[in-house]
Amino acid sequence: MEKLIITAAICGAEVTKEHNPAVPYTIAEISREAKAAYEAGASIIHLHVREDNGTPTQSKQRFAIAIEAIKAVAPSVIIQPSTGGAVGMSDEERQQPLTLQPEMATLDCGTLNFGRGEIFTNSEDTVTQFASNMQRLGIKPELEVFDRGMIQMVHRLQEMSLLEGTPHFNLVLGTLFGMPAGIADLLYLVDSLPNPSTFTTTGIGRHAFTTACASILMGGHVRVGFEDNVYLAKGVLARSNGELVDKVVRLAKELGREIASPQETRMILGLQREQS
Ligand code: KMH
Ligand code: ZN
Repeated sequence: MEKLIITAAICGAEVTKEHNPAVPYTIAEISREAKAAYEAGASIIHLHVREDNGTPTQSKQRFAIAIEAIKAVAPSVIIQPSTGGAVGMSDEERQQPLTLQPEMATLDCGTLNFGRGEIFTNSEDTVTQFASNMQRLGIKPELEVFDRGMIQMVHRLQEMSLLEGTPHFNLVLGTLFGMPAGIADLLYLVDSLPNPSTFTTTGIGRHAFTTACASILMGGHVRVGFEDNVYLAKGVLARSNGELVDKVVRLAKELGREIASPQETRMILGLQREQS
């Protein structure tokens, strides 16, 4: 089977130090967490940034500083900024990191109820505009799918010739009002993907490692990190993102999957661009 790509979502926008004191806010903390995840085996860092007090921001300057700091400690790692940002941000605000022309960025493929009255809004116009800007800037989108209908949005993007190469998905399972995290749910989503596709999976909260195992067995890839889950096991807080990645590495080895390096990840995902 293909080598396993591990993505570490080290920071997120909603998770706080109250959930786990190791959640990074400052640039030094973000760089510490990226280093730990990279050294444990992550080849992609999915990146949100915060002000020092933890407030989520999509500031281009803050991303630039964070990316530089991460490159200093994990020189070959692929950095994938979020264009999801935090609930309530404008489309312009969310797209700021694209102007830094990262190799990849997330592209959220539909609207989702997050609970507590929060709605993560991604209209058809928003999704197509983000896709078009990523195409123009040569950025590979990771297509974030929280429910089955969002794959229909990807078909629309393909019809509009807004995607280059093999589409790469992140199938997010176990959000409050999105796709549940049963094995049958994952099978259904994978079965519904365009052919060819590549996919990684994210299991939210207690679903992190069961989803990871299912994805490893199915030939998919895995995302873990504080953005999605702060526990190493039931009732045990992870001390770092590195511990979460390390657990995926152990599971993968037991299940017979080798871990992809950043360079191997670039080959698998067709990230062609020369590195600076
Ligand atoms: N924080 C969520 C509102 C992404 O990174 O693209 C959106 C999110 C998805 O985290
Ligand atoms: Zn994110």
